[in-house]
Amino acid sequence: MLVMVAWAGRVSGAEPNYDESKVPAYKLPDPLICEDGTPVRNRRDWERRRRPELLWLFEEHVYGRAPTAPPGMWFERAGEDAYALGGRATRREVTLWLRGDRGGPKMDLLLYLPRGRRGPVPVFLGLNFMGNHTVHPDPGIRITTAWVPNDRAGTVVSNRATAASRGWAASRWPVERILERGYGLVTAYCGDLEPDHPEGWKLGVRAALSPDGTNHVFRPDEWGAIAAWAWGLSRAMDYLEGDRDVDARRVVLIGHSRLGKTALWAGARDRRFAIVISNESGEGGAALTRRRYGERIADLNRRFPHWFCGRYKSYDDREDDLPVDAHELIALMAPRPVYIGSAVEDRWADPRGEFLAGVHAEPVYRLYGLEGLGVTEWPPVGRSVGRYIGYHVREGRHDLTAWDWERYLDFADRHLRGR
Ligand code: GTR
Repeated sequence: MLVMVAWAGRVSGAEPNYDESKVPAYKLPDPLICEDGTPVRNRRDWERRRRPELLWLFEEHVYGRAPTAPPGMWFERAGEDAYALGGRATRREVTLWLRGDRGGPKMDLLLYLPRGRRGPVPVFLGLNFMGNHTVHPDPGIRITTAWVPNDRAGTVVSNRATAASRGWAASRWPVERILERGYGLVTAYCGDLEPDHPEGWKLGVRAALSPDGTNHVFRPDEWGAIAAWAWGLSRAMDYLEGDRDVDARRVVLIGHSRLGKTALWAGARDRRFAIVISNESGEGGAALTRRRYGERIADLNRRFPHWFCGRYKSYDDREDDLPVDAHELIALMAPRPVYIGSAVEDRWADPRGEFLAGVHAEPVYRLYGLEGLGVTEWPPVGRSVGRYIGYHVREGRHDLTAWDWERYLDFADRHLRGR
C-alpha cells in the first residue's frame, strides 16, 4: 500500500496545491542582476559574467557538476539498413563506447534518416524511457540489453527487455511523420547512462567514470541522474558532429517530463544544440519553483532522490532560498529558440508556472534584440504562441502527443528552414 501511495503522488506532507489563489506571493531572482549586485546591461555582460554564473549556480544547487568528455570515447557502427520502414528511411545504430574500453559504459544510438535526402539533414534528438526498441515496432531495432523498468511478457516481470515491449512508446515518437517533414530522429535509452532508480547510478556512468566506482560517496555538488543523462546527450552530439548524413548545426533537442528537465539542462550547458524543447518538464524543469503549485522540490527529493545533486535536498520547503528559478534555466538557451509545451490536465507539472518561466526569461532574449513569447497572458488551450520562446498548453493529460509534435516541427521549420 505504501508503495502505491508513493507512486501516486506525495509520500507525506501537505496536499499539493492546485488552487491558483493559494499561490503565495513570491519574488523571482533577476536574471539581469549578478550575485554581487552588478546589473547586466548588454549581451557582453550576460555572456561573460551572468551566464557562467547562472550555470555555476544551477550546477552547485540543482543538477550537480558533470565531468568533461572522457578522452578515449569511440563510436562503432552496429547496424544499418538503407531500406527501413518500407523504404522510407535509413535506420542506423551506433554504439558509443563512453570510456573507450568495451568493459566500460556504452550508449546505443538509434538514427532514422529520411530516404531521398540530399545532403545532411536536421534532426530531433531525444532520450527515451524504456529502450530504443520501444520507439517504433520496427523489428530491426536491437532490443536494449541494459536494465529496464519492469518489462512484462505474459506473467513474467523482469528487468531485461524482451520483444514484447517493441513499439510500446510509439505514440510518443511519430517517426514516419518526422521523416516526412524532412527531419531525422536520433534517440537513445536514458538507462544506458543510468537506470532510473536510486541505486541505478551503480550501473551507470556516475560509477563507471569515478575512480572509486560503486564505492563513490557523492559530494553535495556532484552530478545526479539528470546531469548524467544530460551529459549523455552531449556525447550523442559529439557523435553527430562526425556523421556526414546529419547537419550538426541543426540538432533540435527534445525531452518529455523528467527527460524534459534533462533536455533543458543539456541545452543550457551545451550550446551546440540549435533548439531546445521541453515537453511538460514541470518542477525541476520549466516550472517556476517559487509558485509551489503542484509538484514541489520536497516531492522530487523524496520520490526521486537520485535525480538532483545532494545540495538540492536542502531546499525542501525552502523554495525562496534557492538562488535560481526556472526562468533562468530557460534564459540560458538565449539566443537559441526554446519551446515549452504544457498540458492542461497536467497540473502536477504546473502548466501556468511553465508559461511564466517563459515570460520571465524574455529580458535575456531582448538583450539579443529578439522577441521571446510576445504575450504576457496565458494563451487559450490549443494555441501555440511565441517567436524565440514558443509555448502552448494543449488539451489532455501528461504525455507527448502527435499534436505536440506538429507544433514542435512547425517551430523547427520556422527557425531552421525559414518557413
Ligand atoms: C513524475 C515526477 C515529475 C515528472 C514525471 C515524469 O512522477 O513527479 O517530476 O518528471 O514523473 O518524468 O514522468
